Amino acid sequence: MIDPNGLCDALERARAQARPIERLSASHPGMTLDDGYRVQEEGIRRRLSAGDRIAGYKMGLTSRAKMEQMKVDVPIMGVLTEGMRAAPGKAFVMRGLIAPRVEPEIAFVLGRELKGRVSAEEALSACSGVCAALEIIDSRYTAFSFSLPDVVADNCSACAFALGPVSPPAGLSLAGLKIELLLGDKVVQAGSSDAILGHPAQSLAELSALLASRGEAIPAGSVVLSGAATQAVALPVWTEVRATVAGLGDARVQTRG
Ligand code: OOG
Ligand code: MG
Repeated sequence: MIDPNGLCDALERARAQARPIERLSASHPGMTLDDGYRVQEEGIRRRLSAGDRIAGYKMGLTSRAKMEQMKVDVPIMGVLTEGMRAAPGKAFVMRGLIAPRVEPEIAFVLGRELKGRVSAEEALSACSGVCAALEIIDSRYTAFSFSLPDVVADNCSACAFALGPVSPPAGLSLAGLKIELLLGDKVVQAGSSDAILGHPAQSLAELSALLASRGEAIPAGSVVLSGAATQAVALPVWTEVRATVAGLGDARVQTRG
């Protein structure tokens, strides 16, 4: 048995002090994926009691590129809060982070609640919007080294997210869209929307199924990050970072120290 409170304390301390810790499974070898979700839930409960609000969810490890980079091979979910939303037009402050990385994503905005096991088409029909997004991840573990239960406990390395202009999904095809990550004018990663579980809406459907297994639904208004189509790269300071998705536009963040 693990102590979700104690493990959450260790992760919260690492985050607050910007000092990474050794992965929890090293000292708790029996830790399961469910244990990881228990620690994650405790972390979210603490954020909410400190006044933060849920903005939505993130799917992680939904592409081969990410699975290979992180050496973990099952999609996972984390929770996004309003405190993680990078305010448009405001510089993103890197001070206080551990070793942030950035990755290009496609995000959905739910127009109505999505519940249960659904197809990708049904998942998409619940959306009022879709957009390019940037996710900034920051592991609380040394050198982003973790097992599946560890990364789930750490809320899937969630740190911040930025959304581009939101388009209505009706009439848009999300298949085979080119996705690029740019630092300044330089393309540093490129991939395709097909890399996200075959289609990004499939990631939304998987989230719905994951939540359904706990008796939960995705509320209307939620933002859902479908997972990076490419590997993440180290986030540099004093740089304009952009995720572009063909036909959807781009999400931007300007970093500062
Ligand atoms: C885990 C988070 C993965 C994604 O988009 O696949 C993720 C990590 O890489 O530290 O956000
Ligand atoms: Mg991500």
